[in-house]
Amino acid sequence: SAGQTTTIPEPRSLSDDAQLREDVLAGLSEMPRVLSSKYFYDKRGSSLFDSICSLPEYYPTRTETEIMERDAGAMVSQIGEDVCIVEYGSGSSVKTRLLLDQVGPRASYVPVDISGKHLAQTAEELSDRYPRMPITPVVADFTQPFELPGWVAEHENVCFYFPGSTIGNFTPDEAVDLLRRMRCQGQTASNEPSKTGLLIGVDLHKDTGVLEAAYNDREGVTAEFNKNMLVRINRELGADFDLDQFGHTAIYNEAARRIEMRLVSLTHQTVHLCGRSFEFGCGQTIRTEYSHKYTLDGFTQLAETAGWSVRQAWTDPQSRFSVLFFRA
Ligand code: AVJ
Repeated sequence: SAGQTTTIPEPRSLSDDAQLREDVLAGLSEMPRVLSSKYFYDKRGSSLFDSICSLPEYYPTRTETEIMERDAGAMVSQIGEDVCIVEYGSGSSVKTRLLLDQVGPRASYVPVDISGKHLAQTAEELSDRYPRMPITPVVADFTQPFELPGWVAEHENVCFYFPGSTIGNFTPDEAVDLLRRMRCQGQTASNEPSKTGLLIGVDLHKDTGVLEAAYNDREGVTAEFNKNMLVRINRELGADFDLDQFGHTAIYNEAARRIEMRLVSLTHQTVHLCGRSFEFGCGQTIRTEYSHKYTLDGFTQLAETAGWSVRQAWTDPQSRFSVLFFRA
């Protein structure tokens, strides 16, 4: 098999465990309590997320895939054929295949993901499917600075691919910051500003009923995905969260235009971890995720604040989801 890839490990100041412990202790000490959505994606969480993507209520993945199936060719005309595609939060790289099917023979692919095992497995599968394409996975938390391979500059273009509306997990201020750092990373890696592109998937503001159904599926997969955060903390930090005593909520905050996902304590209880105790009143919550929704104009403005200029936007017939292309 052609499945030969070398994963570039993430250089870090703190070990993964120490970082998780620090973030979890800090988040549980805040009021209201909060845990970062980036910690959903352990092995089980990544596979639960893959299951969410095929739920009937969860329209974003299906809709974005339809857009990619229809328009990936037009997207590549904008991006350029001789390109290094750098994907932030690549997961299973399902939508990416639709893009990689269209790029030229000189293209290469750099998937970046926080979940090392998932990334290595996906990279193997991709190098079987695209045996001549250089594929260099990078294990990194893209919210922190990380290095791109030096040969990126040899391509005519570098294009960041940021699908799935992952950008929605950030508040608008954080999103501007992330997109600005991404633009700088592209300019540094390519040695030339005009070579840098951004292809990004953004979920659109819509009817509350449709949105809330997407995050409260009937099968309870999203609830399990949410609660898996506690399973992970129990396992990796030796905590004693009682999984039967926490429930799942997801509501659309229309004013802030975001889904707010929380774990809610179903009783008065005390949870222990790392030698500390955390008391939960009945109904007290831990926020685990924001998923911001945008209008096309609103998102274009946000990206322009981060120094990007819009070139083209694609949407589905019902305007549920959008894929936008920007240049630095
Ligand atoms: C991967 C962040 C885009 O916000 O819709 C799915 C994650 N959370 N169901 C989203 C998620 C609950 C998803 N993103």
